[in-house]
Amino acid sequence: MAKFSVLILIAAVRLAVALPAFESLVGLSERDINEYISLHGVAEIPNPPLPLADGGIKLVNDPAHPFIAAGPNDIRGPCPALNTLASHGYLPRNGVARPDQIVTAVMEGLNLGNDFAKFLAYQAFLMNGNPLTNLMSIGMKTPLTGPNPPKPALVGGLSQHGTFEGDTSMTRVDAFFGDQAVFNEDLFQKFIATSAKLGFNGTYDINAAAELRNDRLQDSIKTNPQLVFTSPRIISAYSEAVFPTIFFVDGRLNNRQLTIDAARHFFDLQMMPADFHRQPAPVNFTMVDPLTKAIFDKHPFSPGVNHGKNNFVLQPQTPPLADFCGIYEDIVLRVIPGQYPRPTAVLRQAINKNLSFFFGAVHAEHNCTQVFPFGRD
Ligand code: HEM
Ligand SMILES: *[C@@H]1O[C@H](CO)[C@@H](O)[C@H](O)[C@H]1NC(C)=O
Ligand SMILES: *[C@@H]1O[C@H](CO)[C@@H](O)[C@H](O)[C@H]1NC(C)=O
Ligand SMILES: *[C@@H]1O[C@H](CO)[C@@H](O)[C@H](O)[C@H]1NC(C)=O
Ligand SMILES: CC(=O)N[C@H]1CO[C@H](CO)[C@@H](O)[C@@H]1O
Repeated sequence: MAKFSVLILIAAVRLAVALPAFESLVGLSERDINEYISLHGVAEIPNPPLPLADGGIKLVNDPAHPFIAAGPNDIRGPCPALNTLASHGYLPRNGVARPDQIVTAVMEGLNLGNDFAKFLAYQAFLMNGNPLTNLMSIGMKTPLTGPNPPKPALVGGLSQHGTFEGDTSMTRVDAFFGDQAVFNEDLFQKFIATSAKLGFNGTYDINAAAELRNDRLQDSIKTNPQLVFTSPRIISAYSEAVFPTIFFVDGRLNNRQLTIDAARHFFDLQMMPADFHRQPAPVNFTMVDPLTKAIFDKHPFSPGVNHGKNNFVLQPQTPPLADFCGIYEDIVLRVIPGQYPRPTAVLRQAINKNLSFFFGAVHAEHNCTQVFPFGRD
């Protein structure tokens, strides 16, 4: 039904502004945007959701959220958590969602703290979503997110390489080698072997995470001539190594030891284990940051890019993993303007609004100074 009405919306826009079909790939011009807005208005941007009223432990694989495998038209992507939440109906099952729906889904389904949820969701939305329609794909680019703002905006969905998605993922190959969004069994076997070697009782724990994270980086340095391992990818790579030891472990155990069976459920089957309970309390930066630091300290690295295989050139002008506010500024002053160099009135308002939601999440637990790429209003 929702899918249908978006299609009608797109059809209506095409007719109204008489765009040839291919032009939607190029993006709307400023005039088209103004016409689009005078016809349809701009998507209402809801304020970010508040923290959960009841942030306690809870059965989340419950009868109200049955697993239904993704159908042929449902979009899935590089994030095992969001894929799983879509398959259980915490997110729209077709894989196209508003940022506030993502915030609510990760709070409700996995007990992410409110700030942490907003940090991830608005960061992703700014890089991969559509600020005119307030919709984002959790996987590949799709017309279901509506008419595109002008290039160089990508509106590529979470699978868009070189934005949030990047190299050295644990269970996905680097984009240089193939589909960077799809689960890869060979890499999952490496995940199992590393857990068997280093994790407590064969589980994926913090020791396995530290080793696997470094292995994946060293492997890409050796084999991927186009490896990019700089801000902002470095922060997602390190946090995503830690996340499974927290959020994929049943909240009743909550021992930071992820069994391979549970890992198989989330990463491969996009399914919560039977009877799965979320974390017993909202998890925020205060809990995740020390774990990220711990795996970094076991195998420190400096940001860099490959100039050909096995030729890792350090990028000392870019912020290192420890410089959280530097990475925040890099996202806001370099990455976002890369797609929106000079946003005009209504686009600029929408982006600014979200930039402020993003900063709100950053500021709650890190003392960063807000930066304004497009002015303050
Ligand atoms: C709240 C919004 C979230 C967004 C927008 C998001 C987005 C993403 C994206 C874009 C990637 C691909 C990065 C890459 O590997 O190249 C990713 C990977 C990943 N995400 Fe999420 N994510 C979110 C929440 C979560 C949560 C709550 C978890 C909890 C476990 C999680 C776990 C992971 C893991 C483990 C990976 C790495 C997969 C791999 O390396 O094979 N994410 N996420
Ligand atoms: C180790 O894992 C096995 C299943 O793989 C489980 O039956 C056993 O209870 C675990 N032992 C400990 C000490 O956690
Ligand atoms: C973060 O979580 C800890 C532990 O649950 C809690 O004490 C603290 O108040 C939280 N901080 C914020 C800013 O929510
Ligand atoms: C936050 O940063 C400001 C400006 O850099 C500084 O004056 C203030 O002391 C910092 N606050 C905390 C709690 O670190
Ligand atoms: C520019 C803009 O729209 N800013 C808004 C960002 O979001 C906050 C929180 O809702 C609003 O207070 C700002 O007006």
